[in-house]
Amino acid sequence: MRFDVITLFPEMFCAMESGVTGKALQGAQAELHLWNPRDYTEDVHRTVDDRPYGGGPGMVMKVEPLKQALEAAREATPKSRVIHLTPQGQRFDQRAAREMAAREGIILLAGRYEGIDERLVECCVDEEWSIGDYVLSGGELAAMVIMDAVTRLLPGVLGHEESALQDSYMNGLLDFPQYTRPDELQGREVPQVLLSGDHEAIRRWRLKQALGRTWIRRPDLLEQRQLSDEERQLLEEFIRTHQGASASSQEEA
Ligand code: 9D3
Repeated sequence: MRFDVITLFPEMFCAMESGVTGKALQGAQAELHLWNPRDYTEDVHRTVDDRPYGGGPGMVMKVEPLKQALEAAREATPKSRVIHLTPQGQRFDQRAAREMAAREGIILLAGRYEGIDERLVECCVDEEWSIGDYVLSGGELAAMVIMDAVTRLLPGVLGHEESALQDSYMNGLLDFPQYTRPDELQGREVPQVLLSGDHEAIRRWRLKQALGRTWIRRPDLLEQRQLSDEERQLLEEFIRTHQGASASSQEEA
């Protein structure tokens, strides 16, 4: 897969050279190409911002250098759609990551300042995406978040084991809790079932924990998901013991 990124801050993408994303990039399952609008300026000051029509605080990305950089990227990779990272975009999620991972490439346009001229969106942008409801300083971190989530899904990036995990656990539930040595930590013991060696009991306990945590922390995820008979039963058990536990802890208090 090929990522082309339009950015005024190409140095920020050095962070992509390490970890899973770095391995995938090095393994040539993915390529990263950077396009800096500053390289397409023609004035002595290499100006990349401009004043907003209508006035007000802040600047807008200057049209000509951005348009030239975008056209150069599109010429290099004509099949890739142009993705504008913006707070006004659709919320990026795992489904979007899976869908993007099936493409040959994407052009990620990272804005700076107050954003880009709307006519560039109209003529040159195919999709607009946001990574969540908080304010970033620009689109670069959003582009890196998307590249990381997408790269992990490329064939051969994760081992067999890990990709199977990804398939079974990105199934609309939160993760079950993890434990490692020692078996007692500051008076707190590892749940006995995990030491039992009974793989079927462990599977059921973990599924129950995943369902219970999702029910408590992210009920919205459960509403979007059908439960199997086994899952419904395990969640009922979890809720019963949870209510028992919270009642007795209230009695104690
Ligand atoms: C919505 C805030 N805007 C009010 C005038 C100003 C503004 C804030 C942040 C304009 C641009 C930006 C830069 N943000 C991004 O480029 C961005 C972003 C984000 O801030 N949050 C989540 N996802 C993304 S994707 C690109």
